[in-house]
Amino acid sequence: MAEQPKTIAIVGGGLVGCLQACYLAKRGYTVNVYEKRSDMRKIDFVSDGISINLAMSTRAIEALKEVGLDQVVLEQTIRMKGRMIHELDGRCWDYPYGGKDDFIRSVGRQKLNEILLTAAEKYPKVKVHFEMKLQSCDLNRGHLTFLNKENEKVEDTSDLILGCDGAHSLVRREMIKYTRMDFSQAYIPHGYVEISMPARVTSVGTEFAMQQNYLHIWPRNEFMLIGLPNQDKSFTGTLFMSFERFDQLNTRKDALTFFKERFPDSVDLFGEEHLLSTFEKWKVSGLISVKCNPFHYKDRCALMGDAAHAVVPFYGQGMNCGMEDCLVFKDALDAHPDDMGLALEDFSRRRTADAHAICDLAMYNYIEMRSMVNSKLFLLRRKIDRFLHWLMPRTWIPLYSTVTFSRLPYSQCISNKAWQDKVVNRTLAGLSLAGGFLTLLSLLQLFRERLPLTVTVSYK
Ligand code: FAD
Ligand code: EGO
Repeated sequence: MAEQPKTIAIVGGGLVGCLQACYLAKRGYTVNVYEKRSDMRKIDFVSDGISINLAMSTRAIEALKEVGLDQVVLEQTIRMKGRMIHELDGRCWDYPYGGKDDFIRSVGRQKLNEILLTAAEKYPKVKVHFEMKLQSCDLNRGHLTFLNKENEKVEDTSDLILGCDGAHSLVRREMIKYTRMDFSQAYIPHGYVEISMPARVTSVGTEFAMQQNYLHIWPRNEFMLIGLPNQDKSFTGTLFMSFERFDQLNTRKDALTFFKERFPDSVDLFGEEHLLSTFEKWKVSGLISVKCNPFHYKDRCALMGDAAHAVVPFYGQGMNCGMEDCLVFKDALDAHPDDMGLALEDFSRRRTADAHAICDLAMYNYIEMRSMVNSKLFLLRRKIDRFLHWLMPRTWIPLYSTVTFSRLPYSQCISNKAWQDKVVNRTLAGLSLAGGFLTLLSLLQLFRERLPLTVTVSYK
């Protein structure tokens, strides 16, 4: 029997690293979390004041529940009961998510990370080390080298290293050298900027500038704007657009014309001056998709969260998937309580297919949203799906619902959708066959009526 690790080093004190620290401390491990940034709870204000938010759904909430953090986090969220589609002419269509209890929740990234850091530090066995930037690691020896804020080298040794260091993971880069790991990454042509939409000030106080309990979407094919509500009654807008197109916006005039043409109703909501001052300082960020397999190296190292599977944000599942990793790793540890090597292998085996599945689903949504001819078609498809769900509530669950409101493994969400497509296609084929048959019959009928009138022609 392999010797059990006593100390675990988690690289990255982000959403997944902190949650994983709670899980492992609960199991009795001594955990050191190393985070390159400084302690965000000690800084009074964020640089530009934009509160970045995320859509949280069932998978993340279930993962938080395991360590008793669901309630504290849920108190900090705003429920979104559906999407609000903004047409070019300013008309809006609200469209609820499935059942009455189906909500996604908007949560501030900073607030969430603070809650998780504080929760992790409550375990006596967890220590979070800030301003420790990983430089390199020797996975066989469990040796880690960091730079602290004085740029001094700091070293540490651990029985197990978990790379929770995000999409550009350094642990992953090291791991590739040690094991036969398949790895691929792709940048998509689109980038994004965030634009805050301030609360509206009225004589009685402040209020949300748009209906608060929705995920607002302005689908414009190659441009996409979304808005998620914050607790301070502002919204955070995210504009997705190709870098090429971003490069064409050079002056304030370009920017204003662009918004007035493509998102006319948003200009007053953002406030013209506020929008333009955001434009003057915005820096476009890229979007990367990462796949790898396996997620572990012997009994020494594993990747989790974005480090293992960065996805494009068009399904709102990156954090949800990363937090669900904690639940899956827990199952693997439960199945192999005495052998970390087997537990890590089991984790890889359980998780890679599902991580690749959500990667593909998110990429598919990116492509689908861009090629959307108009939002009416989108609404029609959702309506048909909802109708079928109403007919067969247990059998027919739309893809967005299985992904967002259930813990059905992502790969099974895809096979469920493939089955639904088969049913639809066969129905359509059947209808067109039957339709074809009916057309033929009615044509025959027409010809029979016509026959008595036909004059006889004789060829000579
Ligand atoms: P991160 O949150 O990236 O944390 C990694 C941590 O590691 C960071 O704190 C970093 O400072 C630290 N680190 C990195 N390198 C080192 C090093 N060398 N040494 C020490 N520390 C290091 N997901 C959703 O579920 N819903 C959404 O609505 C959603 N919207 C998104 C919108 C956008 C525009 C983007 C880009 C992503 C979105 N996501 C969303 C995805 C989500 O942000 C990520 O999946 C999630 O943050 C992953 O958590 P993580 O802990 O794995 O990585
Ligand atoms: C038009 C609009 C065509 C993230 C929507 C197709 C994703 C896809 C980025 C939404 C919701 C959480 C999101 C729906 C579709 C977050 C999400 C969806 C975006 C963009 C997002 C939905 C942050 C496909 N969930 N979603 O059905 O409401 O459907 F629009 Cl750009």
